[in-house]
Amino acid sequence: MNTTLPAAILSIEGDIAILAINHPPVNALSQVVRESLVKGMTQAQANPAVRAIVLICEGRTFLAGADITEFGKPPQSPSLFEAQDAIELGNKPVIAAIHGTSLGGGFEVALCCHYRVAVPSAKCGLPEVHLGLLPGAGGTQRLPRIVGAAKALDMITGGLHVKAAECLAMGLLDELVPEGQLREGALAFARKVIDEKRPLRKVRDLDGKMLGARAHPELFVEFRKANARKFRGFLAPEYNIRCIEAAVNLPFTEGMQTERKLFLELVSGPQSIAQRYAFFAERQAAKIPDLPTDTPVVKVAKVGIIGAGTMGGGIAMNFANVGIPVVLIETAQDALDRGLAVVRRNYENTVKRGRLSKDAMENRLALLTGSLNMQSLSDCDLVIEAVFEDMAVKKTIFAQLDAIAKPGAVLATNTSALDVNEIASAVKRPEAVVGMHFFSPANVMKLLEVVRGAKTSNTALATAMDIGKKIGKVAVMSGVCPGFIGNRILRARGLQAQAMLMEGCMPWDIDRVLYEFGMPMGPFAMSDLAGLDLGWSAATSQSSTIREVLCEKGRRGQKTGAGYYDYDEARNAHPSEVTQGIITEFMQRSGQVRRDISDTEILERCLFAMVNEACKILDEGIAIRASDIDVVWINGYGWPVYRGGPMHYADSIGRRVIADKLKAYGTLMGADFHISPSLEKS
Ligand code: 3H9
Repeated sequence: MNTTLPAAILSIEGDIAILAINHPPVNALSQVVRESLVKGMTQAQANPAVRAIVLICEGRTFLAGADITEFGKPPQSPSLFEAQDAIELGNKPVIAAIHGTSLGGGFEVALCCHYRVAVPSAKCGLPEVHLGLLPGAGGTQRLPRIVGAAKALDMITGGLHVKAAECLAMGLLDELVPEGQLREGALAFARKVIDEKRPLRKVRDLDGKMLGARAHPELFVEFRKANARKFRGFLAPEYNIRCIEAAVNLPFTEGMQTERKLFLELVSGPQSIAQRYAFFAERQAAKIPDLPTDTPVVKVAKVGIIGAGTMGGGIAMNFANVGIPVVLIETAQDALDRGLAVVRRNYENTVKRGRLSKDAMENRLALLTGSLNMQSLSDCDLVIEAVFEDMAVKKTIFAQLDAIAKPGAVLATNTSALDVNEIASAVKRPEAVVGMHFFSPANVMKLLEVVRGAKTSNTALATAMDIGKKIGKVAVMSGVCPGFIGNRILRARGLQAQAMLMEGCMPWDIDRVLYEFGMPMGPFAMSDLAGLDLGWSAATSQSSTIREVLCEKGRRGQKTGAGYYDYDEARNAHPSEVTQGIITEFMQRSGQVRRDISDTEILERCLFAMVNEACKILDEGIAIRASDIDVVWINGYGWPVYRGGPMHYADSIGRRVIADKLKAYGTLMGADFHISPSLEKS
């Protein structure tokens, strides 16, 4: 007989009870699921006919974690701990049957089961660190008891999703069952547990794996040191480490108290609030309100890329990585050879780091072909133009492409700033044209700005968003304006940074403040990395800006060993007397008097100018929601996710406060600076 519970069905097969949770979309541990766990386990244990219990989930995944939307709200009974106790402290063996992803609280529930089986495609992990949290339902205490402290540190601070085979090898799983036969496999395993009278194994009681780390506490010191750069600015990794230290050094119940205390601190702190916001913002970005969800998308079976430079090659890798063949077009054989060689080198580096097998590399490379003939694009479903930023060149290419591309193909431009509508005007099918702005290095950076032109069809837009997700990007829609969302805001910051150079700041002062805020680097270090001569030409240079003078002196950035900074052989940046001299000369020439500029002013003028531009972008409908802007800056420009993006940051300070500050800076902000109408009104 089946018993229906709020989010589960309890059924009995012979002497085995099966508790099947069903709480779409991802079986998060909401109140109804916790209630179902408690009731289901209690009933199964009270039933004298039952000798073992299988915990399984319907739908696409096992329990994917605590319900993140419940954090910050009053707790609802029963707690996750009560649900876990109902499993672990019961009098019958419970077997977790895992498919999809068993994550966070979901995996912590599995760790309370006495045994765990999974299908080979399943993954397990404790990814709370990505939400600025730590596994707060015993994960930091139980996981190390199975895998040891060293592996637990990697898994928990990295928030890794670990494949089933690896979990089996580490002892996190007891058995893999054939794909598609989880229920049968779990029942067969339960039968074995009953027949062999296996004990009620509780992870909390294990201690053997703790001995190594107990004898070598330096493990933690070394781990912190080795990861200092990666963890910079984040609170959660350190808290996770402290919990694992507690698991090693304290009895289970005391370790649990440490975990609880630190979890509560994190969950109510600004970093986790920002990171949880970013989690939902990313998922929200995929939804475009006026794009019907049933919009047909083009099935992308082959991709063409025009331009095999750094960008084109990087873009191509994304498609090859997911098994989609790509043809790369160049105008000269040597450029094509160079482009393909760079792609090969990139893959070889990944192989060297152990993150890709040689076979997989060869398979991916086999999907990439080169051609000097645009005609090779005739059977592509999606063509991405990735040549240099010159409108005339792009329009010529699109006109050629129009004559070659098959009907229905999506024609994308990777422009980072140019007018997509003007590019579309070069073809007879402007509805097929869309912007797909990748970020460099295109095979690594997560962001994809999808630019919707005035005539872009729903299908072209939906295809670009859809294929973006398939290649593992976070796709965000932008309207057409110079620089779109990301680069337009970057420019607003750059203008302030440049202005402050003329008031007495040095590039390294500004870069330091932004780095300390949490950005990976400041605007001047970034310019040096990109190359100061991007868009600069010796023929037209007139020594009219600091950048022009630097380029004229051969200081074109990292690649020439000097730019705003001097670089040593290891490419470490050092403040430069030459740059300082150039800036001082500029100031003298324009009669500017040096003044002391505080770190606060540097930060506020840079960041508040960004917020102001972001508000204009919203006012103009270029971005459809504030959180999309945050997703762009987190994934494309390294805005520290623990600060939630420029708009989340603005709200944490107060938009009114920012508007008032910007007014107070007055003319310093520049003659062309205007406060956004919506910021003004806030
Ligand atoms: C935790 O467990 C804390 C505990 O240690 C301690 C507690 C005391 N809650 O990503 P998708 C929604 S912290 C609420 O597009 P996919 C998501 O917003 C948690 N909602 O699917 C989306 O909604 P919508 C630790 C959630 O197939 C929909 O489900 N766990 C949750 O690409 C589909 O999501 C994690 O960090 C949630 N936990 O990927 C895992 N998860 O349709 C977080 C998802 O309205 N989740 N939603 O936009 C994931 O990583 C992915 O969702 C997953 C599926 C891999 C599961």
